[in-house]
Amino acid sequence: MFDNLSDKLQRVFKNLRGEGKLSAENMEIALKEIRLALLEADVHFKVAKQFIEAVKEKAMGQEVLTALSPTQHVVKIVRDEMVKMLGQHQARLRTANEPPSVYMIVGLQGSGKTTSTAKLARWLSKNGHSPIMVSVDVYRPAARKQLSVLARDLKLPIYEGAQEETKPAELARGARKEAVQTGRDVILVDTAGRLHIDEELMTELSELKEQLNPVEILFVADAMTGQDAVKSADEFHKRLGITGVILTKMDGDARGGAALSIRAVTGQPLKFVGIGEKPDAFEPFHPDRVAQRILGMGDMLSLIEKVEETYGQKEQEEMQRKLIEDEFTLGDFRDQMKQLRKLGPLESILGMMPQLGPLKDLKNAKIDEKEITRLVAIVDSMTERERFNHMIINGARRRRIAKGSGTSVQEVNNLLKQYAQMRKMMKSFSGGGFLGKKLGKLKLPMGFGS
Ligand SMILES: Nc1nc2c(ncn2[C@@H]2O[C@H](COP(=O)(O)OP(=O)(O)OP(=O)(O)O)[C@@H](O)[C@H]2O)c(=O)[nH]1
Ligand SMILES: [Mg+2]
Repeated sequence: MFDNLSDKLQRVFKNLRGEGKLSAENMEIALKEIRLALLEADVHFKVAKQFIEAVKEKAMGQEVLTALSPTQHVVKIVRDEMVKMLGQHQARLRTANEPPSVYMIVGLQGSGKTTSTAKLARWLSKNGHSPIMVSVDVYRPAARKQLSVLARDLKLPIYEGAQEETKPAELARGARKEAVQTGRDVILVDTAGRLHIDEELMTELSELKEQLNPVEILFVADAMTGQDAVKSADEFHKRLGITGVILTKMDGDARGGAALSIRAVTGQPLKFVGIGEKPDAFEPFHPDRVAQRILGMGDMLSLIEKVEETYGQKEQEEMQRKLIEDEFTLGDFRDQMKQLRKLGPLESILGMMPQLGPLKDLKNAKIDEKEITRLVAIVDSMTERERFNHMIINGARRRRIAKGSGTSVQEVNNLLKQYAQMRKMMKSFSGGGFLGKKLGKLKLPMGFGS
């Protein structure tokens, strides 16, 4: 359902990449395009505005990962903000201190409450719980029957109530009693829907809430209704205090804006999504996975993750400072090389960046791990002073270093040349991409490019 948005965002990033260097102007254009793409996907305008502001602020800020190219850096910021907009972490269901935990399922007519109740019961029983369902939709006999049929098909317990139990409160009481007697830890209460939010419905739901003391009030929202779903979620929250949202019909061709703005507007997390009519078409909502799906750039995102894992933020800041203040020593050079090795085989990293211009020719390059080892050995054979100030490394010192590292003077010379080159490059691209531009233009000791 995010196809359109995904296509548009990817085009924005592709254009950015084509620009080579990031400027304030092309960044401005990109942000405008991202905003438009969000609005076209039916994201709430306030949410889109906030999103763009946050991305802008971060992009202009100082937190630059030198291991990423400027465009990759922007992608990272957009990804981070998107995950944040979607709720950051997976929101898990709460449980009561003393079982059974009561979950009320509420929402407008036809949004998918009954279906979701059965789906959730199935999911819970597959995840270590023993739920019991009850329908308190007393207005339509068919509604209770619907849940009974679902329960029977899924072989899941349901409290069907006695003949004389005709009020929601009575049914709920009966269900609790049965849950306690049979040792169920969750009671799922499927409630009646209305076409619109009205006083009668809200009063009934409030009374039920009072009586049942639920730990979760899950609002079921139909993704196909777009902004209306967001609006009613917000109203339900104000009137009843919902604790989470189940977004159904995500398999439809809606534009996805509801999913993207419900959290930001209501402040309540999406907990599950319905992605079809079948009982198993239901899954917990993972902000990071959804953001990934929207951005679509699986390969680039996993590279970014890898770089984030490898480079601590502290180290990054320190490296950044050194570059700016011209303190990038041979020791740092060695550390960078070691980091590069930690990233894994260079081939796989190159493979993740199919469209990276300067690196294209290097795709078939052989990576010589031994070369990195040799380079590290050379730097290790230097004295602390030499590493700190490469200018003092004269002929005699070069011979000593070559001997100490089991290499030749020629190799030591090469390394010093590469280091000087790298310093120059890094300075001119300060804040730019170590793995991007620099790697592309530098002759690194990896057996390629020469
Ligand atoms: N495609 C799709 N259809 C769904 C999904 N969830 C529910 N439906 C369908 O939506 C319709 C309404 O679902 P119900 O569960 O009966 O909705 P409800 O909120 O209980 O409706 P009322 O009880 O009348 O208020 C049914 O035809 C379901 O099969 C979903 O995730 N995807
Ligand atoms: Mg129903």
